[in-house]
This record gives sequence, C-alpha cells and structure tokens, in this order.
Amino acid sequence: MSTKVITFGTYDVFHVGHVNILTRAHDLGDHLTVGVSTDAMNFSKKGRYPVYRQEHRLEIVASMACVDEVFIEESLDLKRQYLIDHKADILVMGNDWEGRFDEFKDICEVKYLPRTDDISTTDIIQDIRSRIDD
Ligand code: C2G
Repeated sequence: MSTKVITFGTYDVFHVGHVNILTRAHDLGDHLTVGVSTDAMNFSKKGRYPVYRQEHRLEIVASMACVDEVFIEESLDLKRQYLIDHKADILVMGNDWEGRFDEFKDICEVKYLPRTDDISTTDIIQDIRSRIDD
C-alpha cells in the first residue's frame, strides 16, 4: 500500500530551507500533499501579509518535482479535517512546530524534521531591507 505524506506551510520568498523540508517529506512516503496557507491566515497569525501572494506561493510549491498535490490551507483549526480528507499516513512539519500537532497522533504518524540552519524568510526580508537602507 502506498504511504501518503502531508505537510503545511507558507513558503513565502521560497528558499532552500523549503526545498529541504519538501524533499525530505517526499522521501518518507510515495505521495506528497502540501497545504499552502492563505494570505489572510498569515495576516491573522503574524500581523503581516506574505511578500508573495497565495496563488504564486501555491504555484511555486506545485512546481517542485517532489510535490504531487497542493491545496490552500484556510485555517489551523481545520488541520484534522485536512489530514482525513487527504488520507494522510504521515504529517511532517519542521521542528519549530515540535509538539504542536501531537494531538493528531491518533489518526496518523506525526514527524518533526530539523529545520535548515541559518535561513528564513524573515532573515531574507531583513537582509534586503538593510541593503536598501545602506
Ligand atoms: N522550514 C525549514 N527550515 C527553514 C525554514 C522553514 O525546515 N530554515 C520549514 C518549516 O519548519 C515548515 C516549512 O518549512 O515546516 C514551511 O515554513 P513556513 O513557510 O515558515 O511555514 P509556517 O508559516 O510555519 O506555516 O499549518 C501550519 C502552517 O501553515 C505553517
């Protein structure tokens, strides 16, 4: 039987940390589904909109060879439903989310993978800002 892996994220200003987690998630199973968070969800969580709008973030993630399927993640509160709808066997998240999704261990395996060091969307935005200010 094939193993379905699912993961979620914003993937704003797509970078190598995103490539690494998607590649590793793919390697854990036979089919990788990715939920890409909405602009509105980011605004309500972080108080700012992503740099890239959701349609573009979705398109970038969908273009990866390791990604089989994408959908828009409307809310953190729908996670259980998403896992059921997509028949997920394994939920993968980076370890910045360590423990946060353990409640779903009753319906699938939950794995937290180490984040890629020294890169983040926030740092990239900060770096660009400081170059403009110089
Ligand atoms: N990531 C990583 N290494 C980095 C940066 C990010 O492994 N240097 C991983 C994160 O741990 C996450 C994924 O890449 O698993 C996407 O990260 P973000 O785009 O920051 O996603 P986030 O805003 O945390 O959204 O339902 C959960 C949310 O949609 C997650």
